[in-house]
Amino acid sequence: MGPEVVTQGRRVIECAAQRFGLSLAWTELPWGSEYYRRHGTMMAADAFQTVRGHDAIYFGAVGSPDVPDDVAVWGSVIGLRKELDLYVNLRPVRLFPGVPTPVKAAPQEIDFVFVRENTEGEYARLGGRFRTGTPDELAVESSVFTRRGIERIARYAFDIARQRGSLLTSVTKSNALTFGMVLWDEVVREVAAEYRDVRWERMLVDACAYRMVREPERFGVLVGSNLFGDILTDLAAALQGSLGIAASANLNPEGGVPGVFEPVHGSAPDIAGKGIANPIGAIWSGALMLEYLGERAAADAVVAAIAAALASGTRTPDLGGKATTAEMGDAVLAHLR
Ligand code: GGG
Repeated sequence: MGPEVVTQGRRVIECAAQRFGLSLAWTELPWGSEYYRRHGTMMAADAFQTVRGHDAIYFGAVGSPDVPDDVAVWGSVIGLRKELDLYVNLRPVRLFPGVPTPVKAAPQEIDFVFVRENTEGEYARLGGRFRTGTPDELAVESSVFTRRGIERIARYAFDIARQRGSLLTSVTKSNALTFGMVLWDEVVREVAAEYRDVRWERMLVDACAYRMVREPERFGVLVGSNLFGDILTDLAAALQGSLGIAASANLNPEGGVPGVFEPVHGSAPDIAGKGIANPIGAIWSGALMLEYLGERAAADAVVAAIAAALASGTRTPDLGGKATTAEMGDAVLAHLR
């Protein structure tokens, strides 16, 4: 359902561009599972060269039952993150007014940002399979944590916590994983010394999952490894009412490469093509892209229109409503114009 939600996102971004006098030029790249069926790869051979010629990449969702998941994901979005060294995966978490949440919390109480390390850790793709197909089969999957990688993600997270004036929580598991996670803790502590004005804490990932549900209001900015960030932001998406709302930005803060903006959800083959997917995650990711392109006012207007559309009661089935994907897009547009 990537194309369905991206269509709505583009309508909203184009409307914002018109309202704020921006000029946008799009290149549509037909990559993904359909492309794979025809060409045997998820993206064109010169994909990285092509995307480097653009300022930003607006990405839908990846995955199809007939394409192995690892091929689909590594051949597209993870490949882009690695190749472009997009080491920040920024995932804002907000409960919009009027949206039902499974936890007892007021909208203003769920408003935090997850900074997921996006290029190393558990996604290092270092390992192998041995004695394949035999009873003695063995697979090794190693995590890689580098001082440089931890330092740069920690600095980015401390900067955001400083800007927001909020607590920073570094999510770890160094009581059980005694090499990479201990290095993570040590480096974060060193970086913290450069940010004496920022309150910070270390929290074990299991405790973090528990506390995110019990007391989501305590969090301001969280920073964690690739896999922890992936899992905890699905939990956070549930707090926001639906995975269909969750947005993300893949960034290299040093610049020089395009950022990738994508809803957190995957391709949801069970509802793909039915016109009922929630486009809010894609639309919100479009707002993150506008902000990245330096158009803060346009980005804020899109987020305000999302909030107003949801508050007015227009909801897709994942939020208990009956609106179609296009009707949800229409509702956001009605508040943006
Ligand atoms: N729109 C995001 C998407 O399709 N994600 C699929 C996925 O599994 N991505 C890998 C990850 O973010 O860890």
